[in-house]
Amino acid sequence: MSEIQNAAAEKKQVIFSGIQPSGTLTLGNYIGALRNFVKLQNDYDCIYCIVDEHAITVRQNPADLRRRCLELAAIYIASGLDPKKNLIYCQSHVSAHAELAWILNCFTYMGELNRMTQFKAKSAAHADNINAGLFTYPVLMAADILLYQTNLVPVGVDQKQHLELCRDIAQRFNGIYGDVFTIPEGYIPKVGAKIMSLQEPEKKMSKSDPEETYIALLDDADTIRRKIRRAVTDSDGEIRYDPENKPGVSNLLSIMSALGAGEIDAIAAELQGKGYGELKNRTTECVVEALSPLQSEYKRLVADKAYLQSVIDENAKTAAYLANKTLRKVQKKIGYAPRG
Ligand code: ATP
Ligand code: LTN
Repeated sequence: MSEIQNAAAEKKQVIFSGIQPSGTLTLGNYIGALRNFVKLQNDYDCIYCIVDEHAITVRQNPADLRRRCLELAAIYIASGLDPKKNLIYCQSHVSAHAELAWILNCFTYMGELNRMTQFKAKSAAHADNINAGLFTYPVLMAADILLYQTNLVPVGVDQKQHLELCRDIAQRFNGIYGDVFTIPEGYIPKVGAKIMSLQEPEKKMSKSDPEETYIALLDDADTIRRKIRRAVTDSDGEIRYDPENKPGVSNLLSIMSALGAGEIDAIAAELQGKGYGELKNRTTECVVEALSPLQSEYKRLVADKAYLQSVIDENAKTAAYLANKTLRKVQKKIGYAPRG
């Protein structure tokens, strides 16, 4: 094989995902997304973005947003992502994201965006600020993904609808202009794709909800114990996986299983007859054990702002190079005047 054929044979598939620096990361973000980023990093070329442009669809305090971007870089690295192997950078530092989003806005129908359940939920939660960015949020997400010719997108199940829209936009564009974009697939975990609120286990655990409803990745052991002890369960006392009728108990079983305690049914069988107190103790142990290495590494990293800044600066340059290749191709296809 020639060198070029060799390089092509070795070329890995591309992964892209993003997390918003919009609050304290939760156990839901960890189990649904971050943990899988780490698992996939050796087998793919991975791009993990800090999506600050998505975060401003909800009003943010500038000082908090600025701080949270570097903190999220520290979380990415502390959870095990190697910044030399994975591109970790801020979305706003690569202008191609916003530029492609504009173009894709012109290939997306109002009717499609009107169907997005996250838009409906967020506009209900922020009735005083239903802005156009919130409405076109999925188009920016499509631009993020399509810029890098992404094959696989690891996300929680709440992002499935956005991902399907991304595929529809890409197919529509390719149908008109030829094969410009790779059509991405979702990577949604079998267990833990939707971790539920501790207080209202019928609802997704979300970093924008009140403190006691979620476990933050940086909560200490006592806080985790207290929050899990107060988690809503039910009154029949039986430990069984049944999300429909026993959402609270099922959520704790899912958390344990996702964190490596075994198959859900095996955990439930082992805890049979032991009561919710024991279920909660065991869940606490699993969560504390999973998060403590991340927490100590985070503390070390977050103190070194210069290092974090250098990571996002360097990686943004590489990301911009890759993103601009796709952007230039798109601009040419749609007929923008050539650059001199
Ligand atoms: P918000 O609740 O403020 O909208 P969010 O946590 O849902 O924020 P992101 O920070 O952008 O939104 O989510 C990052 C990733 O975490 C996404 O892939 C999302 O699907 C996943 N995720 C978020 N919440 C959960 C959850 N409760 N269970 C599993 N995955 C989740
Ligand atoms: N919309 C996602 C965050 C996000 C994303 C992306 C995820 C923005 N761009 C690209 C995967 C790929 C969310 O709200 N969780």
